[in-house]
Amino acid sequence: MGFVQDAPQLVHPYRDDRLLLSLLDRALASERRSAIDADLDALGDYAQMAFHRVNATSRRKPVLTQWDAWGKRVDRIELTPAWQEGPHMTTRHAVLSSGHEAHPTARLEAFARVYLYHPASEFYCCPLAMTDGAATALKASGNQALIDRALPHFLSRNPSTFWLSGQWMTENAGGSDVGRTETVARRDAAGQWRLYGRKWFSSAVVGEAALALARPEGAGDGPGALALFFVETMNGSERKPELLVDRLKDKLGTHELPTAEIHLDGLPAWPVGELSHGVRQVAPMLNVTRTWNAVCAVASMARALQLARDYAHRRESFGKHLIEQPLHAYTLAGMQAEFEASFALAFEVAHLLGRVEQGQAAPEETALLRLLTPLAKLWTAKQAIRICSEALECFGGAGYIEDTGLPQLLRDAQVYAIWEGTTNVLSLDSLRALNADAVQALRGSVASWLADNDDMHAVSAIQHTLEAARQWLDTHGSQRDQLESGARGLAFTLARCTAAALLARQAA
Ligand code: MFK
Ligand code: FAD
Repeated sequence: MGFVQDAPQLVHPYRDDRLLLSLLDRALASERRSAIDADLDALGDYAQMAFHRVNATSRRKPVLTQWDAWGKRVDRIELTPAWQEGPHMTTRHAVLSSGHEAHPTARLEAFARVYLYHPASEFYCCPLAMTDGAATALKASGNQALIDRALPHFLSRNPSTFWLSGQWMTENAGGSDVGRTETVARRDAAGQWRLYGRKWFSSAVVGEAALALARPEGAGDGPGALALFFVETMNGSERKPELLVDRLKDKLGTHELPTAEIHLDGLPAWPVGELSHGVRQVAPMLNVTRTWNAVCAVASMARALQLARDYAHRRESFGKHLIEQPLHAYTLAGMQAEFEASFALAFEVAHLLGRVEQGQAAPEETALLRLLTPLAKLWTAKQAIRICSEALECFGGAGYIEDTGLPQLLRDAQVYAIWEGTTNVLSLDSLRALNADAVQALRGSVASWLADNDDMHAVSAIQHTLEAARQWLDTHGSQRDQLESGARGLAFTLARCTAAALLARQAA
């Protein structure tokens, strides 16, 4: 046999991640730092084990069986190994529940766990994110009966009592424009609300609960008339007969994630709050899942880059290792800089979220969080697609070959920009958030992050760009069409400037 190329190897995702370690050392008090060390180490070990297992596992997609041998409707879904391990791993290491502890770094610590777990989770992080979002939305609703009913399950640290929650919003008529929801909520003779309709994408179809948007019968058209409902999906170990799984989606990526089309045929439901303004009530869920999206997008970039870097030390071309070829090294360095900027922005949002939730934040930080959440989601999603695509190219032809496991990185990355609000929808959401307080908060924060940095060229480039964005807003703020058509450019500019300023703070 002739030459055989070494495969890329994964370093320890926690112990060898300089960026994560330095963030945690900087942001956490030493007792918090040591309190989470064992969980992070174990999640890193798990990610390494999963990396080695992946090519040995033959089944990569869940399987739906709708009928049993005797003709009974069962809608049973068989899951991949990582999904079967999901409840155990995540409750044992508090991946979700730690974010709800009562201290200001709780969210940051939880998202460090998410960052390590996600690449091994086969997108089990998707329903985990929605469960975290559901817990957050229920808390915000103040509905004590539902809080008492659901939160002990959503935040459980015991796999046998843990529940996953779905987020049932998207319908055929509209995913961005949920105001077109056709699902109807109707009261039965006993006064129980029941849902009737079709939800077109349900990614937590194996979950035990969901928050669902529906239109109470007789309410008017449009988004304001929608209500938010809590539903449970199981009768003991059997799925409730009023919930039918029509089909699993055949998707470009996220293959292990069972995303289903479902029918609701009188599924019992409980209003989360008032019987209108459901979008307003679900918003805390959206903002949490969008933060998960940003952190998971960053985790995908970290994985792709780490493998590309490792490979550059193993692959020779024109008499040198790739890492010794100046242009290849320069290409990797550029990708690393883009990744570190995304990392800084995503974790700044995680940090702010924790401070705001624990009542530790100044009012301007609340406005800043509201603005940075859509910006971080939309920008890290696009960066993940770009970095994963570039990383595949770093492997040459091998990056295009399925059983290297590499193409999956790119297929999976594409989803970050679509679900939880597309790039355009989030650009428009950032306009919603861009009030005077937020502008003031962003300018103030950027100035303070840049204060100690003596790279005057970088500092003035960021300040100049932010000022140009402010002037553009002043000029176009009153012309809705122009404002909307420029929203995407504005959102990318603000995201890049914020991330660059955060990097400058780190470098100072
Ligand atoms: C591995 C990573 C895991 C990540 C999890 C992935 C899971 C994927 C599952 C999904 O994809 S679930 C479906 C996600 N769907 C969306 O994200 C919907 C995208 N569309 C939007 O976000 C639209 O902008 C929106 C539906 C919100 C538009 O609805 P409306 O009702 O036409 O908008 P409107 O009237 O502007 O907003 C209604 C209220 O909500 C307003 O408050 P008020 O009633 O008090 O005026 C808004 O300010 C408020 N609002 C909207 N978005 C908000 C928000 N408040 C806070 N934060 C937000 N983000
Ligand atoms: P559309 O809303 O039809 O958008 C089409 C295009 O139009 C997009 O490019 C969009 O950016 C653009 N657009 C729309 N409105 C505007 C505007 N006003 N201005 C400018 N551009 C605009 N949903 C759930 O509810 N629960 C789930 O569990 C779930 N899981 C999912 C899992 C996967 C793998 C995927 C791919 C999707 C999932 N979704 C889920 C659905 C997802 O949230 C929607 O697909 C997404 O919100 C977009 O909605 P849509 O598909 O209807 O696209």
